[in-house]
Amino acid sequence: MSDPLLVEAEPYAYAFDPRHTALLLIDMQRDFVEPGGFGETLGNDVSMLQQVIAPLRDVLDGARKAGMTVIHTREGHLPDLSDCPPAKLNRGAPSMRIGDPGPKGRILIRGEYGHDIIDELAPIEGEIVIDKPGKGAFYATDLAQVLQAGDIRSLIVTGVTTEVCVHTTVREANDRGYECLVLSDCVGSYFAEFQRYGLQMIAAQGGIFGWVAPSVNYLKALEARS
Ligand code: C5J
Repeated sequence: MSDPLLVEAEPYAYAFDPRHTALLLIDMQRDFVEPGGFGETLGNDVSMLQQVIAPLRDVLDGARKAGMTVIHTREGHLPDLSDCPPAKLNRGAPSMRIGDPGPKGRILIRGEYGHDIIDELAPIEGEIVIDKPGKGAFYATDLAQVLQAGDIRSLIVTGVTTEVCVHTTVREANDRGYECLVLSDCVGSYFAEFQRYGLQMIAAQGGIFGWVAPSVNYLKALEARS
């Protein structure tokens, strides 16, 4: 067994073995990142999320080169909305609701153009795609079984949005015993203050939910091995 790789991180160095680590890309879907989708119907400025794409592309390339497990998630619902609780469907006053026709197809519906992952980060053969109806990637999915089957013990977490699906998934993963490193420039929020506090909340109290580091620190550790 080789020594683990060490990433300079908050609150202290994060140790991982790439053979037992998956890169998780959460909900990098057109519906969140591009105009005309779910994120915009809620009144958000989606350009806030687009700064994540370039650093995340480098991290994805690094994971592919290192032969790591790569898992993409997509939030969305069945066309008949049978997996969308009324409490989610009717929440708030969006300009369009989940399932309504929008410029990228029906909002947040599986199989629609807007529901799919942006071209820059599109999954390639061999990568896992998890469709999830909720905010957390473990809820009502087979992610737990996928991780167990792959002998995955650590997660490098990226994607959108920081305080919603990223946070929910990190909390779920942490409770299941996974060590999560959240890459600060590869997660994004529509709200600058939620981004800042969301990241602080993960690493606070000695790493109550996990670790946080910029992607450059993580890539440095990964490259040092090769
Ligand atoms: C939201 C997500 N924000 N992927 N979903 O509704 O964070």
